[in-house]
Amino acid sequence: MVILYIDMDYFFAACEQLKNPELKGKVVVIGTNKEDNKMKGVVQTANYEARKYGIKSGIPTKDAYKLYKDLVYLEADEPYYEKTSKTIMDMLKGYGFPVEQESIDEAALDLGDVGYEKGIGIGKEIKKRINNETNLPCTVGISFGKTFAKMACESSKPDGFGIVTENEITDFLKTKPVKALPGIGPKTEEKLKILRINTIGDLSDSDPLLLKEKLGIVGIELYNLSNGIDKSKVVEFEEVLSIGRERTLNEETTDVTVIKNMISELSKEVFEESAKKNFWFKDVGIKVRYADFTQATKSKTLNHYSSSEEEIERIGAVLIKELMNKNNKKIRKVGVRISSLMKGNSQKRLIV
Ligand code: DCP
Ligand code: CA
Repeated sequence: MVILYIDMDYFFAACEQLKNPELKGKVVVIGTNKEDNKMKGVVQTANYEARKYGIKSGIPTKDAYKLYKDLVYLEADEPYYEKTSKTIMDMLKGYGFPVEQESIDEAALDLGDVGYEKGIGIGKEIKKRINNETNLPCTVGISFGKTFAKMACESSKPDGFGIVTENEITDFLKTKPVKALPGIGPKTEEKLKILRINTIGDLSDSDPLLLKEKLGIVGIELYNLSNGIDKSKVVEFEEVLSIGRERTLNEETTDVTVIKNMISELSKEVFEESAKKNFWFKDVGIKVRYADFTQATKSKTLNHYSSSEEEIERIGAVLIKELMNKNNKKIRKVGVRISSLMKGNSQKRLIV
């Protein structure tokens, strides 16, 4: 089996540099907040010039300024990045192989049993086409499993092309730190450190039963990966339009606290499902059914994609208050739904 993994380089920042070529060579940071409120936001990505100063995804924007005071700050223009992402994903789907979109700027292609030689040819052509048709840089990884293809890609960034075959996998893995395995977050890293497991080589020499005891089933998956066994598959993504949950209350009520508690319970369930499926959302809606069987709905569209449980709950609470202020009818059923979904960033879905 040959898997291709494609990941765009410094994606949001590269899109901005395409829009405004004068940004090239400068230290560019893309953040969540508008210019006038930027010190309260976080960095979504930074170009490689900025990364030299330690600026990276997830750090507060004010810290980025401490690392490099003359940086160029831009608020994320997500509709533009989504359009670019769609162009790339459509191009990839055009090859006729199964495609799994992993995030806004990453995808895996299952080339089946074409062999490495042909796989490399297809990979190089795809890289060239992305560069020609979008003018954006990307990195391609090739291996015999999805996780290893992603790692081959990651270790060849930026603007690279990495191949790791069955014969090369042991050497490729053994000296890397455990956190190079997709799925290992800071908490797992810490647990492994206590067991004196620092490199993937250490992991492959460890006791799988001990790993299972400390990390659960994930421990076995990590043990397999560290030994060059990659069972991850390319799964084509079927379209999911929304995720919702509704529930009938124990008794009909106008009690705000009872309703709010139900909203927060449903928000948690909706969030958990979205996290499991790696979706971010832009719309949050609620529905109530009254004792007289009439119903009302209310929703809010965010100006960004979110993956926050707190955000679903907070918006749900605001919307229900608005509905309850309108009339004082008894409520018998409540629902919470998120829609306008997008595959989230895979790095954010860490196994902790
Ligand atoms: N992103 C975000 N918040 C994060 C991480 C990423 O909004 N915490 C966005 C901005 C990125 C895009 O997702 O441009 C893709 O994420 P990647 O992790 O693939 O990072 P980049 O493409 O920016 O850089 P790299 O070249 O390392 O892939
Ligand atoms: Ca990327």
